[in-house]
Amino acid sequence: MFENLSNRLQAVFSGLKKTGSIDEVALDAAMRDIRRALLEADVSLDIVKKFIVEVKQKAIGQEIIQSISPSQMIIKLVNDELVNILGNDTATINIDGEKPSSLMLVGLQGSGKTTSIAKLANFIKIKFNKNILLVSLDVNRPAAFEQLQILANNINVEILPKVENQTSKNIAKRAIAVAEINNIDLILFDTAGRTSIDDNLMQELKDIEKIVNPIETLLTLDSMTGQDAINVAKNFSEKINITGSILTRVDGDARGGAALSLKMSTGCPIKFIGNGEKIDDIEIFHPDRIANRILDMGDVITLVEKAAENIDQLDAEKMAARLQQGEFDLNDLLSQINQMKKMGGISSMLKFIPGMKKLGDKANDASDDAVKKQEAIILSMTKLERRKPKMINSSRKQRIAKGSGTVVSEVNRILKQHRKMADMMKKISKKGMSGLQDLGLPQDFNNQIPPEFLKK
Ligand SMILES: Nc1nc2c(ncn2[C@@H]2O[C@H](COP(=O)(O)OP(=O)(O)O)[C@@H](O)[C@H]2O)c(=O)[nH]1
Ligand SMILES: [Mg+2]
Repeated sequence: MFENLSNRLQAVFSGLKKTGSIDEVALDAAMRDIRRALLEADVSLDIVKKFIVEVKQKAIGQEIIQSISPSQMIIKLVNDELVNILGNDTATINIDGEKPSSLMLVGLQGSGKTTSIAKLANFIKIKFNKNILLVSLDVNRPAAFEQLQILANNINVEILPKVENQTSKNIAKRAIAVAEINNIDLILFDTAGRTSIDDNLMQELKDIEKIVNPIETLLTLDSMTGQDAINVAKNFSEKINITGSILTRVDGDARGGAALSLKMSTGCPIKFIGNGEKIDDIEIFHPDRIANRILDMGDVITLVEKAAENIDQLDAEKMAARLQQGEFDLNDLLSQINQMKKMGGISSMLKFIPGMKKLGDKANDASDDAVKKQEAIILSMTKLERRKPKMINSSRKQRIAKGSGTVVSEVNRILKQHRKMADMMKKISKKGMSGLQDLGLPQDFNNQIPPEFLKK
């Protein structure tokens, strides 16, 4: 899967300049090529557009990290956006309902239901050590039961025996009864398909859904049908509660458009991919690993992530140097707020300070909300205003309050708070920690400060 896209993207990246800065012209050209590569991979136009906009916006707004070349930065951004459209987190399969719980597989005829259900049964049996019962509800297709029976025998999993002339609904009821007396953990239902979506099929599936009350209903989609698979997914999701999909035949699909469009177009997460006809040819769908496979740039991604971590360190050092000069403007306050957010907010920080644990437990979301508000206010100021808060007159205050969804008194509060902190910084930088006395802190406060911190 994705061979073509992978080749195309790698060609784009190798065309990027390795050093120096990347200008908008070069970025535009790269994005044009990436756009074409995605369209050729049969990704839907809406998603391609969104993809390009996201990457471009981030590329333009991105601070250039020292030691990282712009082309490496772009590779990272493309990687992140790929992961994003593939669905971000790995979707887990739910198999822990009340016993016996049911899992249903639905999909068009030939999409790979029967094959996938056997693969899945084998996977769950080995990985989770569950007692499984396989059930064929496909009474239309001749030999549908026998196909599943052969697979069940191969993997050594129980299958519900056939009773001639039973309807799918009756088979489902019988399966649940049998499972209850046989200590079965999980029933896997293989359902009937049609060559195209029709109302009878949907009604039948809805009826079965009601009877078996599944904790998972997985939709099998043939990856080779590309955009058609997306339409099938949309149709099924409208009628029944699909909890995820299994994308089959990805071994024959060089483009991968369905995989790249499915999550964004339908909201339906891909949980597994089928990559062959054998029982082991099933894989959990990990968006980040797939993106990695497409770009084949794992080293670059790690490099950029590491460098981004170092940036935080550099920021902190820069701020410390400014503080030593007694400088503390609203940009500094903002980066303090950001640092705090990264560490999990006030409440989680206080817990680490001796004697503050109780307070930390008490400090609740309210204080973290207050922090968010402060951040919004500072972000609504211009860069110059943040550097020179004195210039913030009443009309500016009104604009800032409006921009941050707050009121002028809240803007005043943060300005006052900043003034206090800036005063404190100035005093400390002049007199060392003893400067704190001038701020009205108790006399004995000094006694608790190790002497080496006090300026003589
Ligand atoms: N190459 C390949 N073939 C598959 C895959 N999954 C299913 N098939 C084949 O697709 C055909 C139809 O599969 P089947 O499970 O009977 O589909 P159903 O009608 O939905 O139950 C069979 O020949 C399978 O061997 C897959 O991941 N890769
Ligand atoms: Mg079948």
